[in-house]
Amino acid sequence: MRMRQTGRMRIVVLTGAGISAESGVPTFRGPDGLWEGHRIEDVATPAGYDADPEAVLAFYDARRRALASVAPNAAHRALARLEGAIGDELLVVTQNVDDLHDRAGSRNLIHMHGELRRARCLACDARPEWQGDLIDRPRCPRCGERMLRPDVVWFGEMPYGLDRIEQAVVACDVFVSIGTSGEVYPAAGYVALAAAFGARTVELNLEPSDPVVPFDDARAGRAGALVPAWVE
Ligand code: BV8
Repeated sequence: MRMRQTGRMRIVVLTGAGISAESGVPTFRGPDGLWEGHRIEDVATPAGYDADPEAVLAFYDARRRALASVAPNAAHRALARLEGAIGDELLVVTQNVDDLHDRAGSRNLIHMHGELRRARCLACDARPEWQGDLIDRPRCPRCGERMLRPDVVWFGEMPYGLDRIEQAVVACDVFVSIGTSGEVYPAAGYVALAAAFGARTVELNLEPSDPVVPFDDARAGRAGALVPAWVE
């Protein structure tokens, strides 16, 4: 494994819905992965929103409200502890739109698919933090227009932070994938990018995913047990 002269290790951790499963947040492609009989790919899209904005706003309002009844689990807390120990040598990239990494204390954190706790104004592009519902068409705090949508990246939309993520993946010594089925791109391609640039790759997942390139170290189990053990 490549180590910098300082001997310190740069780590990129990619997380998906599986890291929040033990907190009670449903995953996407498990048995609870359907939304009113629709696949997430069919409704979490601009077309889905244009076709039925009220239904999509209600879907995200319900998921935002549900955040009040869930809490970070041992996996989120272990990653926050790791950041406390190694600082900016660790970057957490999450596909999740929940706020559990944030509430556990992670700060070197990129929500590449956006956040339930943020809205986006279609009139002025502001991205205000948002706690309440959007179904009632509240006014944008910056421009006053009633054109707020969830600040969540839908299929076909550009994820956030891609340049910063790719720079970190290319430069890291260890790439760890936690709780993701590896079906959504560009996130699913990061393991191949990390491996191509010499990083050691690790998967901590309930069951092995089917990555484009095999992980150097694939451990099967619950994130709540595997992640604290790996961090220690
Ligand atoms: C883009 C927000 C470019 C919404 C989400 C290349 C090839 C093929 C397709 C594409 C490609 N490039 C782009 C695409 C299209 C598309 C895509 O990837 N489609 C897939 C379906 C094939 N990608 C995009 O559209 C992306 N945009 O690439 O833009 C571009 C370029 C130019 C101009 C414009 C655009 C945007 C994708 C983002 C979509 N938004 N989320 C919302 O959340 O409501 S994706 C959604 O899936 C969530 O973010 C979720 O996190 C993500 C991935 O799912 P997972 O997190 O992996 O969850 P899943 O349920 O699948 O798996 C859970 C895993 O956990 C399982 O493995 C399970 O075993 C494990 N597990 C369960 N319990 C536990 C556990 N593990 C440990 N412990 C446990 N207890």
